[in-house]
Amino acid sequence: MHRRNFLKTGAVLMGGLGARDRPAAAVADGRGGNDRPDVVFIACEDLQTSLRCYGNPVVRTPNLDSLASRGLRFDNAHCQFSVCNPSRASVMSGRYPASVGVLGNATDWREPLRNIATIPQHFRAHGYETLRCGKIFHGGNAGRVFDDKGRWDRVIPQNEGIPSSKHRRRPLRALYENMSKEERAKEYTTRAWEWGPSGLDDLEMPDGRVAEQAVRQLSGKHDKPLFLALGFHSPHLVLTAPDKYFDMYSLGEIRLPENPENDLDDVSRYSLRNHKQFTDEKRREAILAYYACCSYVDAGVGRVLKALEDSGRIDNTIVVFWGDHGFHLGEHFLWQKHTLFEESTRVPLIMMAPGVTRAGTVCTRPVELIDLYPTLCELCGLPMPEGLESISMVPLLKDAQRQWKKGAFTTLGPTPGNSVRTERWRYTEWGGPDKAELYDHESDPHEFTNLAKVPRYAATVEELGELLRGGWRAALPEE
Ligand SMILES: [Ca+2]
Repeated sequence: MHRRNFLKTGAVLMGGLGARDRPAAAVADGRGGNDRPDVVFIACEDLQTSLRCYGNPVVRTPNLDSLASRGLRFDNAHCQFSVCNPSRASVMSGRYPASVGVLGNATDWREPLRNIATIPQHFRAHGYETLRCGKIFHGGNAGRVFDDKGRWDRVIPQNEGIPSSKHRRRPLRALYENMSKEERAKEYTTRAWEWGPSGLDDLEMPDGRVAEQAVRQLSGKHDKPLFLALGFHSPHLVLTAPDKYFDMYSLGEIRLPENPENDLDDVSRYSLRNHKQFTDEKRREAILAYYACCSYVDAGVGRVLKALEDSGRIDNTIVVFWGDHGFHLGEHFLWQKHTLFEESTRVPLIMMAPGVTRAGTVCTRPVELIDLYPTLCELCGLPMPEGLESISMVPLLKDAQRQWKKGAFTTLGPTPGNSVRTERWRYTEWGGPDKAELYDHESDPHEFTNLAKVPRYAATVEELGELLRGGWRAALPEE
């Protein structure tokens, strides 16, 4: 089948779902004949793939590991922009950042998406009760609030019905403790690097409250199928969580990334400036704090999954866990997001769709977060909205080994950076082929050696350059 027909047929099929062709995940549940599955849609901030189920040997994330063992874990999933606002606007609209026109955190995403039905609006228009707690769309920038309330049935305040905290947060350690005020002001990443146990309980901090609100919703009655979106803030800077999550780790077990000394000599964009501000001791502390925050999120997800089980609806609920983009913890000497290296573009993505995904499946095909929108539409039997630049991953959920997109695209600004990740390669251009990077993940999984200027890879560079410039349509699966 032709690519275009593949898309078209998918749309027609979904628009014409009859009573006998119920979505695979649906079973009868007595909600007035509405047997569509519920959706629990969990977003995480600045989370690299530092989960035990992704092979990190130190971090403790038993609940997310358990979710992965019950569903499908995407091992090669990538965001479409490695900063929050553009990534989320892309995910929630099913369009690429360049088409949406949101290419930084300062852009108010509501204007370009004014006439576009985002995921919650589309689900709401088709009979779902749509609820959000915590961050899903980017909430604002420099004091401006990007309010998304009108796009949901209800936004649940994190502290609703939860007593206010009686304690004060403990002072945190900071990267800049020994720096002058002028030095501190230089860099965003420097200013924001603070960490440490908070001295507060789960319910005295935002993510514990998000989990608690989810538990309450999942324990309650709903007349319509539920689309429950949860946004966890951790492990975004600053890195703080209740003490017990810090107590899970000791500094001695924290491994620092090992980079060749000349790693950044073969790339054009990055510098050592940030890295030099850290001592090894502070690097260990910061990574430990990041892991503690991962464990805090994990505990919240655990509470949500437990509530889902107790509700008796877990077999008719689609669970999606995704990170908005990755983060560097010293890999390539970087301590930030906003790069086009693997640590920054790759995200955890775990899906459990009863009757569709099989327990413990791992998919190594390159996939893009942008496809979550049409995927959820198909799983829930909703018509495909017009204008999506994304396709349903349901074929891949059913058969994780099947052929898929030729690559996953990530862009970055303001210097135009474009990167494509295939199953074997990463190819990146900064403004054009003159400043290019090519990495072979078969022999160089950490992307240390840029092969773009090595003559014997000229054909690969040309082929991947074509893929990059050909854009998403040319990369679609061939059937
Ligand atoms: Ca290098």
